[in-house]
Amino acid sequence: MQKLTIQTSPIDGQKPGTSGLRKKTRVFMGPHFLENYVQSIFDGIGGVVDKRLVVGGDGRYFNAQAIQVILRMAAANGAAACIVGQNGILSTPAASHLIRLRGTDGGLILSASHNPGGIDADFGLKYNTPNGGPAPEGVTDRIYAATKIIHEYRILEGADADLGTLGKTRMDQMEVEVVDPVTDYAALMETLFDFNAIRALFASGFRMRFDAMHAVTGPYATAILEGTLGAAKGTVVNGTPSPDFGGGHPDPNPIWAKDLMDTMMGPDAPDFGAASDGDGDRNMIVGRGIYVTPSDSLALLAARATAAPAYRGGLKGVARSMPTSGAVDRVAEKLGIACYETPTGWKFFGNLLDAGRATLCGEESAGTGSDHVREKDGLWAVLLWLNILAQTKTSVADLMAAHWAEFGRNYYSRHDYEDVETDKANALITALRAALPGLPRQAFGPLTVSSADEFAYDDPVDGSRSEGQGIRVNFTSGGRVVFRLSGTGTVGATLRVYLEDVETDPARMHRDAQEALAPIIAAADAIAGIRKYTGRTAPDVIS
Ligand code: G16
Repeated sequence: MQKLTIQTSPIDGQKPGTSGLRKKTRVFMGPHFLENYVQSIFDGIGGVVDKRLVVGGDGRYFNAQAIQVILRMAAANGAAACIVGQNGILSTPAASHLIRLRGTDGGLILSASHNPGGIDADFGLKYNTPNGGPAPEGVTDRIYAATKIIHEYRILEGADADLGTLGKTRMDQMEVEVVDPVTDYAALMETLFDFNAIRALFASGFRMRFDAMHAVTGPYATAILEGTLGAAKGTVVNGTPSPDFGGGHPDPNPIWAKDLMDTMMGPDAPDFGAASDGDGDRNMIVGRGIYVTPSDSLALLAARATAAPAYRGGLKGVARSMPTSGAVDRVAEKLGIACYETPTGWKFFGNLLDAGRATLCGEESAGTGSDHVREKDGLWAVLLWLNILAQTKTSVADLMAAHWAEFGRNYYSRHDYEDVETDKANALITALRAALPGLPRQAFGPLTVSSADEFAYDDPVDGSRSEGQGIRVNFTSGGRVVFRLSGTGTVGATLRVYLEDVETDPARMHRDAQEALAPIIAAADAIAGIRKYTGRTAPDVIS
């Protein structure tokens, strides 16, 4: 096999976002685009000579071809070995686990997560460090710097690796080990949870529906829920992964997982419903007749984590992204443990988990996880919920009602304005930033601003500082609104508006969230001029 050195030049737009580089699939398929980025990852991490990497993805369109390019480039760059999921498949949490289990020098994960797949949809690629977590900003900055000066990449000429057969082969000097994507992950889950209790729950007639959304979690959920835990056949629906996720949008929220919502809100609903996203790191939790917001789910899991053997000794601390509701803060306060507030992006939890400061982490964007891996983990969250339900022998609705009665309820909603012209979105944020000093004490309807600032994070472990992480406006009532631009979109800009209000009166804890948040929604528009800047009269997605 011949090693080729191909001349190239920098390609614009290769700056990693919230979680790696996400682009339209056709952009990734363009001349040298993937190769430039892969070489820049290798250059940005100091080369891959003699290194071992995990490689896998969510199986979306272009996954299979891109993996072959990555393997040929790893071999030509002198890597010692690549451990690859069979047929190129690994869920994001399974990849994180494999990196840690095998002690590799990190891994490359091919995914655009919850974004749709297909030749006219989205593709993505990210590098995870040896701790199994998404590369922190210091590393992605070096990768980005490499994309701007790249002038050549190295690639092997030759046949594709056989990724369908388990076992070891060679690609020139590099070993290619094909592993079953589910086995190691499933074994890890068994060490964390009380599988006997969950088995007994299912044996007692407990019914569940897990919507894998035609994405990567299907095989994992089928093996664990139906195979090991004895859930009825057919518990997992849409369980066969497809390159375009069955033409759907693999984002587990009430809009895109509408079928599941309808089932859970309908007559004869199962006891428990859940869904996961394209690459298996997000989750949605829904009980019979009740949707649980990701922020509430994090709080509930933190309050009751000791149901699971892995957390029986208690939590070291918890962490949430800044726009996530403060529901978990009050749980942490009661438990007497630390609660960290980080910028959006799972990569910011890595140091806290590595340093043993936090055990559980979560985000409003349907992500929850723990120190068992360094990614959020959809199926893990579902299993922890099942473990809690098995222990408490109560319903999701009753669990949430008891939780709110004890801790108060944070009404919460996110409004997304998608595909806004980038200039207009930037103008809105610039104007908002400029208005910040004058906001305190201003009244908006019944609300008065108590404080307003732009979030910056000082990492307590490595001392690094991340600025410009979202604009937050707090009201004297205890409510707040946060504005930020998404870092995962592939067209235009997405304005995210996070709305939250705290309710401690039990008589007012069971209202519709949009109704409860109406004054804050009105204030958000008045403060940021959303209609004025975007021309939009309503959000595209309300979750
Ligand atoms: C990624 C990140 C998350 C983040 C989410 C949304 O999730 O890992 O930490 O909360 O994007 O980010 P943004 O608001 O910038 O779009 P995923 O599931 O897409 O990998």
